[in-house]
Amino acid sequence: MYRLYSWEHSYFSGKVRAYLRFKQRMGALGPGFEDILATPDLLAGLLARKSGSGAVPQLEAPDGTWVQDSSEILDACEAAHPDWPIVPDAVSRPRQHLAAYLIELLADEWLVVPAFWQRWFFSENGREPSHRAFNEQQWGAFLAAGQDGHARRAAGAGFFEAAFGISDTRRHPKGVYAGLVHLGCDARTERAWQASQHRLLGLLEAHFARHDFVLGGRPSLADFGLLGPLYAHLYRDAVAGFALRTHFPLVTEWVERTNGEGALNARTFGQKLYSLGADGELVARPASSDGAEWLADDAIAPTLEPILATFFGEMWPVLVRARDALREFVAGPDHARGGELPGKTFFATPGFEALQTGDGALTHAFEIGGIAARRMVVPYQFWMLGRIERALAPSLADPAARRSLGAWLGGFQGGEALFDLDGFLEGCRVRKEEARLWSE
Ligand SMILES: N[C@@H](CCC(=O)N[C@@H](CS)C(=O)NCC(=O)O)C(=O)O
Repeated sequence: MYRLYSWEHSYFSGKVRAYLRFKQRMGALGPGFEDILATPDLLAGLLARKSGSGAVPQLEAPDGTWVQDSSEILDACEAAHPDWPIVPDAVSRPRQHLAAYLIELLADEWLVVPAFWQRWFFSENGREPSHRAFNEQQWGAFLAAGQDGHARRAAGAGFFEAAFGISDTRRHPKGVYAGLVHLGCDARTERAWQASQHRLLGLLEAHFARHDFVLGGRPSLADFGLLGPLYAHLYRDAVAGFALRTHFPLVTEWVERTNGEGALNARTFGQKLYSLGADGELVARPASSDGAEWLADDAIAPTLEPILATFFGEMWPVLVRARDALREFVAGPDHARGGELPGKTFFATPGFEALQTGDGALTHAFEIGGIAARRMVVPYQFWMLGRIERALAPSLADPAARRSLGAWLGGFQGGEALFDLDGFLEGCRVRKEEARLWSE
């Protein structure tokens, strides 16, 4: 069997777990998988030894191959188990194919900020409402797995104080709280990040009123990507979870449908609905919208267009600024070509703090909701763009697919840049080896 090492409360674990469940449910994951709680013992004694990183999720294949990183896990499983693919074909469905990758990038590396903020803002001292107790319990569940409930909660609480200085975090951000500042989310900008997230949830609510999944009636990479922010942080965490259920009930239903557990009402993919036939017998029909298929003719639903416009309007300008800073750094005197780059998404990478904080060379100006601020460069995003460039190559090499993409991308501000990712990434290409990143 595959072994997934994960936590229930982890952003990227939610993405991978739902994907593996989908493949398994469709009978397309070979020997299936076991979901293993990545306790501190396993993190230090196994994961870190195998991949050089204690980050979750990580996947061990039946042949002993080890994969770290949610996108690489999905790519590796798709290559080994091509039935029920999660990415539409690059040549016959070029728009849906690209949309899936762009939504994954938005979900992994942009929505991470407001989702991360929700968890930790509502865990600070004196917040009302607060999900501090729930958060302590869910962290304690992996820190002190197997101990009694009170001991687990105490383990979570002790860790929050020791690692994140949670009692004094507005004055001295540490750990996850420092990470939010590194990502450009602080007292000045946090409301703007939250407003951006609410806008996007409103767009998703309108979309899921018509379609069960992002690309129609069948899940794709876009759905599993979006489940990163939406499962652990915005659905499970108590304060955000209450808001999601009360203000965005259709998004809530989609979370349950995509996560594929406890989803009878939400109609997991593959589930059937039944009517009664003339003789009172059960007659089955697919339960998913759109005939349980991605939309025909490579259509992008009109309700999905504004979500992609959010990618181009909010995230793309930040990627352009980050690209400029990374390119300058890689060409400058403080970096030798081929040298290591910071690898973390949630906070400045240990050893690179001076570069990724304050006015360091790996920081850049950006705007959120019209507020000017600063944030760190995340080189991993350029590895993701390189992966998109490789995925796009067959579309761009096919004249009809290229024309179709051109007509569609031209409608987005900055969209034409996707035609020349080679130029965009020049001087800031990133290579990934296990969990570490290097300039090319
Ligand atoms: N880009 C990676 C990120 C993995 C990641 O950041 N995992 C978080 C939990 S969701 C973690 O383990 N952070 C602790 C660390 O990086 O040391 C992916 O897609 O899997």
